[in-house]
Amino acid sequence: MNTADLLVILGGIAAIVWVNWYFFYAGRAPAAAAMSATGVQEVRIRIQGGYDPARVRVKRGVPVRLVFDRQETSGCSEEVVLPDFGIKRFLPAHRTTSVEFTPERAGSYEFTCGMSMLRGRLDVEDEEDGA
Ligand SMILES: [Cu+2]
Repeated sequence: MNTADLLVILGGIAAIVWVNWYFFYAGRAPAAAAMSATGVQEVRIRIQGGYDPARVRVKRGVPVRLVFDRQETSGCSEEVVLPDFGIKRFLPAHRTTSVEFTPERAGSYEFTCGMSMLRGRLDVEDEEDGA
């Protein structure tokens, strides 16, 4: 095997690794909330057999609006609970429901369905930690 062949093989391996990283890892990385014009960190979370994205990153001390877009009638997801924020909300099927609160402390907080079967996570970061 000469050097050119080796480079082609290494290039192919690098491409495969990158594609896997992009679709597998990057797809699961926490979704950062977008800042709205009114200064609210907004994230749309689709619900269909789970939360998508299931991991959300927000900044501490800034109002958060989670817009739950429930695209199913499965009874499992009809309620969302954020125990650390004292929030429990009914989510009508095929509707979007906004849940607003301001996370005052940095940390990682869980949000679940009423039965704790569907799980998501909210990462609250200090301003300076953010990218
Ligand atoms: Cu459930």
